[in-house]
Amino acid sequence: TVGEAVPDAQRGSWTSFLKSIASFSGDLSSLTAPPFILSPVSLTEFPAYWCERPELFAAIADATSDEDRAKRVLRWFISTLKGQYTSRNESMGSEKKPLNPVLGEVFYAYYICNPEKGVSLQGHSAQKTSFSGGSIIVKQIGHATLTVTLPNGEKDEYLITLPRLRIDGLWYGSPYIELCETSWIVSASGWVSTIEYKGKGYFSGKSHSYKATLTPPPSSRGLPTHIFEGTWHEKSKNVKTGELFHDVTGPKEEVSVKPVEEMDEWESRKLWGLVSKGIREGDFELASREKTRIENEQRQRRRDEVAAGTKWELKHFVHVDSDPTYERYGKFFNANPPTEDAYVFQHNPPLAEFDAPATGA
Ligand code: HCR
Repeated sequence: TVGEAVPDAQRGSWTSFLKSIASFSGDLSSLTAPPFILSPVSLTEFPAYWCERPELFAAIADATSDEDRAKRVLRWFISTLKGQYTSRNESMGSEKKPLNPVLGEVFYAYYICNPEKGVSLQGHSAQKTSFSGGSIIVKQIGHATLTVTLPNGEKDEYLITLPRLRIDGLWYGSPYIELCETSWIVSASGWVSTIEYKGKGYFSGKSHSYKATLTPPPSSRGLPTHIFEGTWHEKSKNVKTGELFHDVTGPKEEVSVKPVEEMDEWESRKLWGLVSKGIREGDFELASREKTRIENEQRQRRRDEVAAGTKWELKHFVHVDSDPTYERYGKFFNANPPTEDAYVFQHNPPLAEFDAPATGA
């Protein structure tokens, strides 16, 4: 039945929400959703999921060859997927609608960098949503670049593309994510990981299945040297040897941030403090009043911008229209589009004073 998991009093608004997403394409954030599906966390916090497997991130530096390094980058990437795409189901019972970031909002957490090991990561992601066959389809726009400084001082670089996702379970009111299609990790040394995502009924008949092949540089005309298969939210193994490749069934490291009282007014948890409190404590009047206030201020800032003919200045990043790294490695997987924009972190203030850069709107 429709809305099995929806509280009785919210069934009507859940049905209206489903009708509005079915006839809508674009930014889902503008749609009003019933309280039971609201998350108290801002989307600005989401990049923190990339930091939850620091030991695998650091281990990239200990590789013994280009192939081994490509394998370690793949292992770390696959290990971040569980947190990124299933953790709300674990902590809140289903996928939820995150708070929609506002202009000026920042979230300071870990810097995605291990200076001692010489491994760092930078990237951005935006989403384009549409509705098809009862599911929300989310195309991620953006990519990440991982850089490793080798013992000889040279740099190795990896372009990481982001998977498409489908939000299923909407009919019942218990949304969850399934990753779909293919994403790639391409290294400067020419090794390419091609990751195919499937849900129930494909490779293993299980949800969250994936299969990844690691292929040598085109100059060595190689066939894949490794094939890994399994479920990205649990474990996977090397198909040829049976050896365990990744295992995320154990605990992960959660990002820690300073106490809210010490944050400035633009930091996510401070900015959304009362909205989050309202959602967490079931005081939806408080949540809605505060949300309306923040959104009205946001609209005013947009109007001021238009009136002054100015463009919003990013605090920590510089926007570039086309990213040379993406263009350089995109040819290895026939990237479509052939170029993407990027946001270059300005290291302001510098790392020594501030080892926690921002993700922000
Ligand atoms: C699609 C989504 C917003 C975007 C979220 C992204 C893609 C953001 C970048 C992260 O690195 C990974 C990530 C994980 C989330 O799974 C994904 C969100 C899931 C739901 C949310 C929609 C905008 C909300 C839809 C409303 C539904 C749940 C009713």
